[in-house]
Amino acid sequence: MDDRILQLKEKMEKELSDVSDLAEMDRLRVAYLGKKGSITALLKGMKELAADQKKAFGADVNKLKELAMTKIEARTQELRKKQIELEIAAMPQFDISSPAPKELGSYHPITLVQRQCETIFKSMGFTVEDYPEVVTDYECFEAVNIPKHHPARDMQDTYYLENGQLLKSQTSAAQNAILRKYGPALKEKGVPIKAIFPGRCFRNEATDACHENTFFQMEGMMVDKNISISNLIYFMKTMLSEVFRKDIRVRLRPGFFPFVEPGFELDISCLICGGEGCPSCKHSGWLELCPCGMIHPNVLREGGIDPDEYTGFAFGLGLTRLAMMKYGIKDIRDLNSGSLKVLSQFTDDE
Ligand code: FA5
Repeated sequence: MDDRILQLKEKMEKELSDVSDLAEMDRLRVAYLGKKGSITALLKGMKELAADQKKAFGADVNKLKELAMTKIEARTQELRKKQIELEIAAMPQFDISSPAPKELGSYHPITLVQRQCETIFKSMGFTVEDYPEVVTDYECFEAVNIPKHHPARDMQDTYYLENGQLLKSQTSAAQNAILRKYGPALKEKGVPIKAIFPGRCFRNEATDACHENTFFQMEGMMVDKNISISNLIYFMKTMLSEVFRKDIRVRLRPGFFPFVEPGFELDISCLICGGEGCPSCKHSGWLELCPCGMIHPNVLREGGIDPDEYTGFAFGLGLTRLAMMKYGIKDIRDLNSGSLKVLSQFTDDE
């Protein structure tokens, strides 16, 4: 082998074994194999050689070139691996066998009561439905017998989008969709409509200890032949006794909602003050919790159901207020506060 090739090979092997980082490695690759690299220069210099030397010289330089490519690639891989190992070593270390920290997160009190109500109603054959927070004027008002310019709209000012849609002010916005979804099974197979639909509601109103601009309701509906107020009262009583698991005082009084007839206000004796009167119940001793009533014929008709054949009840449980009463939370604003000091103290009692 020509001396020049041998010397270059030894030099290259030494440099490759000494190189310690990828940037230097790249420099070596160019120095040997680049357009102006040493091996390329040897190949270019062949034209100066005598014809009988060219073949052997050329073969040896090509062997050196192949060796250079293989060694450079192998060394590059080694250096990459080393670099990754260094990066991993520099990362914070986790001991996957160490026990979980004691401070686990907790469920929000509204989530707790919502899940509890869902379990109760599911056990009584109700399905749980989800519904969007952004709805149309038709869904929120017109479909539930509140035409444009009806005074009942004044009680439920909400937030409007530029495209005319709005943030739903009541879970009743889903009533029409539920009637249309389950109406066919009711009419064709006689399967009663039994659904609850929890959801976040929004109202453009001043806040105080028992009013928020963002709160949760849980709507419920049952429609079948011969559904009466007795059915409504039975389900309301069962729900409240399961949620509170103690005797609580409730009162039913007439209430007006355009989508029910007759309509009721179901109030619960304030559990914060024991009915004495406090800011949480606006000093009345009672808290409006779950308005309800028999579904208005116009609402059934709008949902594609014949009111002469079927009747039903609907209720709109104030989930946020239920959480306040159940967990003794005096001010509704604490529930949206994001304060872990307040929110992390409640647990599922089931
Ligand atoms: C309604 O929203 C009716 N859609 C309920 C209904 C459904 C009636 C089906 C009949 C049949 P109301 O505006 O009263 O009604 O609200 C229902 C419940 O939501 C109230 O009793 C209260 O518990 C809760 N609620 C209403 N506004 C607020 C608020 N700003 N902050 C917290 N809770 C509220």
